Amino acid sequence: MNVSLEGRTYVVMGVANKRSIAWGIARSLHEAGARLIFTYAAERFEKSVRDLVATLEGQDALFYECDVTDDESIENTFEQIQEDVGTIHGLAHCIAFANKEELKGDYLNTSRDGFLTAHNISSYSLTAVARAVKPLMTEGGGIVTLTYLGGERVVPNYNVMGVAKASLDASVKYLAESLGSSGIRVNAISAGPIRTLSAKGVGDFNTILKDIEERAPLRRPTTQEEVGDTAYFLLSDFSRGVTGEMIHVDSGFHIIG
Ligand code: NDP
Ligand code: KAL
Repeated sequence: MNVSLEGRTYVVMGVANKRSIAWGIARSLHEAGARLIFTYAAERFEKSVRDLVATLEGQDALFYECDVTDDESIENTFEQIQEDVGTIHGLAHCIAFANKEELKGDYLNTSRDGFLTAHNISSYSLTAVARAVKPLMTEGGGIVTLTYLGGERVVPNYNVMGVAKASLDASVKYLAESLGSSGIRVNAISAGPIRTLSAKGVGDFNTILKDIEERAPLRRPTTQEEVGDTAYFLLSDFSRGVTGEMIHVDSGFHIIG
């Protein structure tokens, strides 16, 4: 069994800045020796991602623009990656979006457009990306996505994103079945609250964090590094028997009633 990721290449989707969970995953994979490929949503984010990656010593990374709402963008990205590097050993999907105005108040008021946007970007994108990366994963490997407790229970203000995460969680199981015979495992990490750009300005984040510090078994908030190292586990041979699984990396908060 090889738990070093030397000689392996992983795609990381969803680095916006140094606080992104995707960045925590990238750092863990880099430390394990992996070569990294980054995708960003639009050209205007390219420089910030490149500047961050330049801080990873000895990392010979590649960068591609990929808007997951656009099938052509997904196809072009993975065709280009195949041309440039050939085989891929895994992928981290760290992407979600819902309209800000629907992440507060009563879920009952969710619009059709808002519902479809949240599901398109936050859930369907995993299926579309998994289909596009499959031909590049000729040696098998792992796909990891990020989810949140609000897909399993009602969490105030998470609203339509909770419904989209429930759909994402179900997709992980169906994709695990679809891809298992190709040696590709599909798993989710349910992360505890981490203050990222997405989390900014939505809900009362301070109150949520205080509750974690008081009631979660580990009495401390989740870190990017904890999620990064669990993604490393799920993308390495250590987890070779694990697929269709959701691992909570949330200081144990999900077991508290
Ligand atoms: P970030 O804001 O750092 O990352 C969100 C990413 O989604 C951004 O990089 C953004 O790209 C990308 N994105 C949005 N729309 C698109 C699109 N159309 N195409 C491609 N990329 C897109 O936040 P997080 O790190 O917090 O979020 C990463 C994942 O973690 C999400 O799935 C989130 O739901 C999940 N999560 C987060 C938790 C938290 O507390 N922070 C807890 C549990 C789960 P760009 O900036 O280029 O637009
Ligand atoms: C209960 C919690 C409090 C917050 C409520 C909802 C959070 C939803 C997450 C969702 C991904 C946020 C957005 O889509 C924000 C978006 O409307 C505006 N922001 C942006 O467009 C920025 C610039 C870009 C980078 O963001 C994206 N996403 O593209 C949930 C907390 C406790 C845990 C969290 C934050 C979970 C989660 O899923 O992120």
